[in-house]
Amino acid sequence: MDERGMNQAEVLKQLSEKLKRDLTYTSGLILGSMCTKPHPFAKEVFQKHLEKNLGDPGLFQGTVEVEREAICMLASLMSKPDAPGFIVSGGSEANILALWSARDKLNKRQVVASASCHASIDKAAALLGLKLVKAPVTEEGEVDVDAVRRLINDDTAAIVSIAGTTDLGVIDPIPELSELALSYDIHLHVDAAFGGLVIPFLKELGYKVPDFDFKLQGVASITVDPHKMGMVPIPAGGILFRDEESLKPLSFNLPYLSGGPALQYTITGTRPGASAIAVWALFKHLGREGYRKVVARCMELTEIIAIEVERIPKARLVRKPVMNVVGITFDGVKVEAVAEKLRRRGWAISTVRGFIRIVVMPHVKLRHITRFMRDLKEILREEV
Ligand code: 0PR
Repeated sequence: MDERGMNQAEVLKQLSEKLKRDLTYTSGLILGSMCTKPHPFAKEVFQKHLEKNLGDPGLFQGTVEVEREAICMLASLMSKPDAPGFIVSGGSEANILALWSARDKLNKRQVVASASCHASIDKAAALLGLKLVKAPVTEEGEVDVDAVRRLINDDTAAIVSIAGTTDLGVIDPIPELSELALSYDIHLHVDAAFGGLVIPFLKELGYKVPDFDFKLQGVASITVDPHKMGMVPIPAGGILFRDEESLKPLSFNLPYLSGGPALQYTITGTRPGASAIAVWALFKHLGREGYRKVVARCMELTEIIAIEVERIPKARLVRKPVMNVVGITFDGVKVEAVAEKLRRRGWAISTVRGFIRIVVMPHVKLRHITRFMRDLKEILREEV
């Protein structure tokens, strides 16, 4: 830090120079991210409430109430309006909280997860001293339920299933896993960080998607992140539990807080109230109808990509998209070579296990897809 401060105009000038290197969602070049440009209304509300701290709830009782209502709206989307939960820093924190609760409720140390689980499950296991075993996925990307069953042992605390995998947006057979969890009396966590704000609307739009939420009696906790398909500014993750009992292992008393003694249940102490407020505001503003429209549009564009890919001789879909995530693979051409050329043309795409992953987020428009498909075709022609 310099001894003397700089005037604000100069600071802003230097900052904008440095940040020029960042990509923007509006450029349409970001095709491999599960985040998006925040909805302008959520952004406006968020900016107004930066001082709110849910870490000292007694000082911000209004914000506490708003968080409770935001959680209730999220929980009703997950078929259980009274499910307790919190707006947290993201899916990683939510997943850690779920496994922490499962470990201490059952006093067991093993977790069986789908091989396609997000890295945050590996992080959670490492942090919590859990033995993580992974069940393979089928060719379609869903966890193999028989393999999960075989991996369960006397020390199993939880099964982690995914509703909207990071790589392909696939939904595990959660109804069957729910039965399994009930029969072994273990915790079933559903990581719907991405899919949780897609699947309920897909259902309403008439897509055939399996049940994944608290409707299934074996589901004990759900991660669902408003800062992904919810279009709320980062950070806004969500964790929900079936019952209050699950919160007990997470409960820590902070007797000295200036707003009065309070229990904290999240990993972070100081916690942005603005996040919970922005979730509340955007859910109220858009309603189910608004989110349904967003999901419908993302799916229209996803289907356009799917049709276009199938028309390219050397390209094919890894599988029929379940939600707005598309995996593209190539015959006789190395995926890394294609990805490299796409990146050189400015596209920010991910490569996973031999395919390119496109996430059709709300910032992706038809013109971006048209340009991307044209580039992809050109690159594949060059690769002959
Ligand atoms: N669970 C699932 C199924 C996820 O896909 C993710 C993140 C998480 C948990 C963890 O969520 P947080 O990152 O909020 O802690 N999935 C994205 C991914 O790994 C995260 C992301 C988002 C990465 C935007 C890059 C990006 O540009 O692809």
